[in-house]
Amino acid sequence: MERTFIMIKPDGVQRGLIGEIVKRFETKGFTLVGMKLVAVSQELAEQHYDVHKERPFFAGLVKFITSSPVVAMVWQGDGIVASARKIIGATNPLASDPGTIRGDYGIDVGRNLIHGSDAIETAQREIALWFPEDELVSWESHTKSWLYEK
Ligand code: D4T
Repeated sequence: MERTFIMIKPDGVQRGLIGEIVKRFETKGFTLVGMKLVAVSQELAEQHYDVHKERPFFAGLVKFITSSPVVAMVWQGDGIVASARKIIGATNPLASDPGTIRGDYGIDVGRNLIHGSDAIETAQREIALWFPEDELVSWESHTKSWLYEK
């Protein structure tokens, strides 16, 4: 089944929003298959945001992500990559719809609380970067037949 990489950024952890954010994915019906608190190294931050290395905000972004712990997670479910991006909201929290995580809890693009993979291939790369295979747990929720028709 489809998987995505979700990271609660340092602002989400510092502001006590871990529970609120996890709840959004849990109550949607998605399945948590990996989760850890991480003090992100410079190297991991640079690898994760490699696609942005030429952008003017890159240095500030890496400094922010390494400044305080993050919660790294892998979630699973049908259509989760695109659905998680909708749950998260637009990159700039002021432009995010109310009801999304960024729309409900954020203001500044540099403090936008959460990351979610933007495509299936990106999710595969990010999951491999953050989680060794033995840290991911395959399990079936007892709610599955109440969430999926087939
Ligand atoms: P992430 O990757 O964190 O899920 O965010 P998005 O996918 O929604 O947005 P992005 O890749 O364009 O930006 C990555 C990351 O950089 C921060 N950022 C972005 C920033 O600090 N200043 C900026 O001007 C932009 C565009 C926020 C998210």
